[in-house]
Amino acid sequence: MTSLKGVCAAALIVIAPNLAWAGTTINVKLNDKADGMDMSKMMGLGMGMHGDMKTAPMSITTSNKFAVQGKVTFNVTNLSKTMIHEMIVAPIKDESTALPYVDAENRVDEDKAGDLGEVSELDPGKTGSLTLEMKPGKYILYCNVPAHYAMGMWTILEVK
Ligand SMILES: [Cu+2]
Repeated sequence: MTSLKGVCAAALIVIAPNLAWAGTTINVKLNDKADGMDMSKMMGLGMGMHGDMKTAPMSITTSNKFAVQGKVTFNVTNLSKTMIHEMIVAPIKDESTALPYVDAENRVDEDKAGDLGEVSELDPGKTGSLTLEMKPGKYILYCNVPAHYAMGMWTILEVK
């Protein structure tokens, strides 16, 4: 026989996540292993540039590849020991179309790409956070310190 206590506990477990739902939290890490490397040879690794991402000296890694539509909080940590990094969020159509780029400045054209929000220019070891209302779709998270995007400092997030 199922006890009443057991039934109530089960009901609470089902209901509680809805009551407590405060959106998706994503832990974002900004990484580089660029110390002592000749970084000038490591360009061409931006989204849609078709480079070999395994060779990327910089990266953005996330705790989740997916988020639920609505409130999404990004807790960003710069794990670099020496470099300033940042995280910018922009919508994308697909993962093979390159973002608009300013060759002369070696960086993404943030205005044309559609900047939704950012944690800008974190010093080494520092953290920052950003909360956005997000609709379903695909988004890129990238660092726009000159050359970092082209050195592989981006990742994709899908909102469902
Ligand atoms: Cu960077």
